[in-house]
Amino acid sequence: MENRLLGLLVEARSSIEKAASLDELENLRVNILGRKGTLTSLLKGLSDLPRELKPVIGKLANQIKEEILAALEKTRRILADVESQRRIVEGAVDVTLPGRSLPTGGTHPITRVTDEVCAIFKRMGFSVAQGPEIELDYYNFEALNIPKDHPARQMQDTFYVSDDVVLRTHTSPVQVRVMEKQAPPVKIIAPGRVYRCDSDLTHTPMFDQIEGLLVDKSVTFSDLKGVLIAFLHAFFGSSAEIRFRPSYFPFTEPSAEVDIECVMCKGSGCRVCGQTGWLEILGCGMVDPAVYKFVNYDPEEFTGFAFGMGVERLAMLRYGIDDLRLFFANDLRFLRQF
Ligand code: 2NM
Repeated sequence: MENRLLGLLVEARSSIEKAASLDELENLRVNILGRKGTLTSLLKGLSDLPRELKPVIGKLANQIKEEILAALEKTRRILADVESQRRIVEGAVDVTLPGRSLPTGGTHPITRVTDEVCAIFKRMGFSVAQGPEIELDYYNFEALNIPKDHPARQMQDTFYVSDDVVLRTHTSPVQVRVMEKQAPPVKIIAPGRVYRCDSDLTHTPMFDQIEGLLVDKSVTFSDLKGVLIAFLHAFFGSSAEIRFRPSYFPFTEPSAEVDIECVMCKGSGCRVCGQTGWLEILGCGMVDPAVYKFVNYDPEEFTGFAFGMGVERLAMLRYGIDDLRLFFANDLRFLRQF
């Protein structure tokens, strides 16, 4: 019995020293000292010993158990140290790694184009004016020389809020409000959202417009041409051909529409320009004296020009976008490109 106990101690010490992990060490503890462990089984034979040997062997067995516990504790400390060292090394913060960057928002292409157009006109001395999107019929139509029976007022074109209140169908009412409050010279642009009861592949019920107005003494159609050509060359590049065609608006006389050489095919004809080589880009004209009556400007003393353009169309041409709906879908795969 004594020899077997000593043999067990030698064997236990040796395997405890060789343990490579805390898990392995715990297995050893259970295999030696556990309920079915080697030492425990040996001690079961204690009761069969002669009376006088029992205290001697019992004492030895307790010493051996203490020695094994001490060996287990010694190795446990070593392995725990190694383990915590490994965790520190593995989990350490690598200060040389680049930080995680936060996703940044971008500017919507419509806003970008609006900002760019405004910047060009600001350089020419225009200031930016704004006004309400829910507008009185008076400012949206009446004061712009669009009488009650004019086709532009029809229900199918205009969102009516009530008999005399509409969602503005253009930003011209902003210019009327400015003229009403301020005597010439006036030199403003009015960017903003406008609403028309229209929805198909090339029309949305809400879209963005930029209009401009310049009223002063001796303003002529040549000034209009100079300002608009300067703007178009700044926006599309100075090599682009530009042409003016006679047109009609109730609030300007004479009126014109401005075409630019197709930015896609450089004038040779393609799908975008309908094989004409030209793109219609804005409407303009000399402000009709009828409009001045509503804002108490003297048409004998002052003349002026006005113009208007659609921002979605400018953005499509600038960025080569062929589907209007992309501006309103809020698809991040589209928006991230700007
Ligand atoms: C256009 C075309 C031509 C225009 C006229 C006015 C106002 F208020 F002065 F009469 N504002 N905007 C105008 C003129 C707008 O858009 C195609």
